[in-house]
Amino acid sequence: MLKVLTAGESHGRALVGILEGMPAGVPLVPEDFTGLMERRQTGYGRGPRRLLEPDRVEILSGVWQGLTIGSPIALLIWNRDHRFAVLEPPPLEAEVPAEAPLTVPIPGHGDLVGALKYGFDDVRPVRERASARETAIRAALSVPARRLLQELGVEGIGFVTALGGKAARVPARATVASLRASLDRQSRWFLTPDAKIVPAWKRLVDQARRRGDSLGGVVEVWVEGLPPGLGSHVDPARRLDTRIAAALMGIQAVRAVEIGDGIRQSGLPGRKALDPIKFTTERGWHRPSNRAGGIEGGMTTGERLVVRAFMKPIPGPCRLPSADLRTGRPALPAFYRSDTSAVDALAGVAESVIALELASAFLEKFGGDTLDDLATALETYRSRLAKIAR
Ligand code: EPS
Repeated sequence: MLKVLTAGESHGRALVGILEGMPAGVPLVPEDFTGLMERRQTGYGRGPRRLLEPDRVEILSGVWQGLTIGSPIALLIWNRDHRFAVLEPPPLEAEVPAEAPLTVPIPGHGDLVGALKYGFDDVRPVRERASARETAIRAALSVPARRLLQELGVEGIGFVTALGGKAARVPARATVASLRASLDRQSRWFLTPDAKIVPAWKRLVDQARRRGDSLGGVVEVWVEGLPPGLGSHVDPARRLDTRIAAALMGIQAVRAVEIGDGIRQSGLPGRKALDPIKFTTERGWHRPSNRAGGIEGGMTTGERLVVRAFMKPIPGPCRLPSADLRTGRPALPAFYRSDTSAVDALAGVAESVIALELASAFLEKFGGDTLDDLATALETYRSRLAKIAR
């Protein structure tokens, strides 16, 4: 089982993260982080902050000569734009100008409840930690997990399927590989396989930005190469769908999660909503359709994993009516630099938290102190499954 812990405020000195539970022998070099870190920062509708932050990941521990060593992996990303000088030593603190208190909570944000709960009359400490800037280090922590999955033949991809209520078309016969190729070709503005939707989405973002508004959307993550049986039906906490849903809901601004055609399934009769089972010598046990999105009984079926995460519009730019914490009088939140849409970033972050859950599920089922031990146990299991019904 993997344990993940992050710390850091959006404008604090740095973001740090620890990943515990990785086996030894997983290849990991600093370059493995670059593509994901860049992808998480791009996307049409992001604010200027991304131009300030190179998001270069430093590996502090747990890796030796390009391989994990089984001990906790500690990662660090320095914040260039750091103004939240909480615990800085005096000389540095003196150089950082004091920020005016933020006493008007942003509606739709954690500001008000966090300030009430933790006893602040300045919402800054809440806003700083609630910020989705934290996803930079969470995504970074997924990189060792992604490398482990790659070594086991598992590949995933996250992409945007709706923005501001306007849905993209996903090719019916797409695979992770074909989606990756099409996203690589057209990833300049949005991570979507539907090039035709891009001008309309850009227009929506431009209009929202001009009127001081923001947009939410939907991302989808597909993962292929999973064996049947990750997760378990025996206990609610061991169900893989429980864990995937919790991991996705744990991303800032995500308000709902769907597995496979879950929402549609709820409105269909069972004969149309469920997947038949088939056995052939070429494919073994499988399902010709995949309405379940690759999970039944809280376990992977071996079909493609398909999950969706739904993001609300970012509260920052909207400046809805609020009230001052000191007086209770009506007030508008102060202008606060923000993204107009971060749905594109969500694609990479959703992919990351799912990679962490899947790697964790592999380790739980197959154990192993080294990648080789894990791969051998997986091979043995696959041969056992191949014998069934032969
Ligand atoms: C965020 C607000 C913006 C985003 C930030 C998340 O930052 P700032 O207030 O500094 O302009 O750009 O996201 C990132 C910096 C990032 O790397 O993802 C928020 O309030 O959640």
